[in-house]
Amino acid sequence: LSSRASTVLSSLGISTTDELSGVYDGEWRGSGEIFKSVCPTTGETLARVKSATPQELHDALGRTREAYTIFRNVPAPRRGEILRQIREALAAKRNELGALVSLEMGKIRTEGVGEVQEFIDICDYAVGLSRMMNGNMVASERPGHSILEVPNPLGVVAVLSAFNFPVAVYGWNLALSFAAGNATIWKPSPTTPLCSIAVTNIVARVLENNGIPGAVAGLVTGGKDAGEAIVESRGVEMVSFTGSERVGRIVGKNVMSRFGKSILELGGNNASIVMPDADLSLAVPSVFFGAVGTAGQRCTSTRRLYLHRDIAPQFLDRLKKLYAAVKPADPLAENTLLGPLHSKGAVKTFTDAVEHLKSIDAEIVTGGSIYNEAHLNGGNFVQPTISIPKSADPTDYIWKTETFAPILNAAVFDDLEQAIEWNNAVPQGLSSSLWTRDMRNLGKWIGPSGSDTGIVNVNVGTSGAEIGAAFGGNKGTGWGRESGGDAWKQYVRWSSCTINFSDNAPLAQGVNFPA
Ligand code: UN1
Repeated sequence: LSSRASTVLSSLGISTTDELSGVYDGEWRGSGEIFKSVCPTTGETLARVKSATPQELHDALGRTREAYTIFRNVPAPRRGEILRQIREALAAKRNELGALVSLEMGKIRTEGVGEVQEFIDICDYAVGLSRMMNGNMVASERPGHSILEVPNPLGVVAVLSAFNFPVAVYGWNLALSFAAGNATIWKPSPTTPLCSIAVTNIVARVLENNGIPGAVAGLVTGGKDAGEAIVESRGVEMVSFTGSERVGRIVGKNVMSRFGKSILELGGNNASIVMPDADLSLAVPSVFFGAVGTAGQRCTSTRRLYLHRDIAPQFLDRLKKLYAAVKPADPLAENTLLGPLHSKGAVKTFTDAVEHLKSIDAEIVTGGSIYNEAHLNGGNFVQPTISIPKSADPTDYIWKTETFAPILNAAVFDDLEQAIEWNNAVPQGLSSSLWTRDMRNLGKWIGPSGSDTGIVNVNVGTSGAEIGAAFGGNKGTGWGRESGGDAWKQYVRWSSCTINFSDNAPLAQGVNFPA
């Protein structure tokens, strides 16, 4: 193992010689298929992880349910106090965990640390929430009656997370689910097992110190079969899935077929629209971060750029200068802005998309190739790319498809209505940004005839949402919300309780039914 990798792993107490156990349900285990964690920067194998056998998965689900029946009776503020301790334990390892994200996923170090920060932030949020998950008192039409709306814990929540946010997405779900009194079982992406093992280690230690069964925050490393078994399990009340539209469609249907609940956070195809009155000194660097940050591997990455005709040439010139200055390098190194793609498969997706752009005679403004420099050998590095397809027709393949790579397609528009129409015409609906100083544009953009995405920004890029707001999308992006806002309300079961404290038993709607 390179010293670069072993420094990161040993800072988190991860053994670099043995095969690692990838299952935790109160005990660490795993005797199933081996999953390799491969560094996207160097191509070296970081570790070998033993996944769950079908029986181990079955047992882990059982232990999670058992743990839930204990945990649901722990008062919510006490659960909040445990979350506060989890927050402290994460903060103590913030930089180390951030470096592990960078090592295993490939995003740059500050973004890796930022992701751990998101987990810390949502813990803070959920600590507060643990004293504020209020129900309602509803006015009854009957004398001597009260109606309460009562939130209770939901049960077992499965978190199926993606490689691109191997820590934060779990964090959002764990924190809300935990505050709500549920037990979670986490199946991470099979390509980022080390992040999930490191996080689970930290969480499990806190649970142990508090006498809470470890299976309240279980972990099962596994592939497609494990995912399917979880999705089909009647013992899982809610599945929170992050991943592709294709898989999300299957997950959604299968969970629905047993009347389970789901949160689906699927593809994004996010546009930035730049008006002629926009402050370009804000817009240009923000679009740059949105498109090139995380090497284009966020669901919220900017993939479409709509420029008003009056500023288009100037905007592209300024953007090209920023692109020209980007140098691919080790994401762990200070000052790196561009790390590798996560996998060889992603590189293929990138080159296929570029081939397609060429086949439709799109202008490749910059980029378009993979990097072949000797010092990058073994890494999945590709050039951030800007293209101008001949047609801006949003129903064309290139506009309506999410390509998980740093490719930004640009088009020129003449009025805001046209740009909003393009923005809304794709199947996905996660995030979008308008750049303007004119409040008439702003009003239109956030109103009924405006953007149809779940995240609608003004003078803020498409990526980099804070945890305080609900996170999620519409249409092909899926269903449900994570993080802030009202998202917690999905993690509880609601009961409407009508209570009669009178000496009569009147019926609703004045119905007469003499006995
Ligand atoms: C994702 O890409 O799945 O808004 C999550 C952002 C981050 C989360 C992205 N806070 O870009």
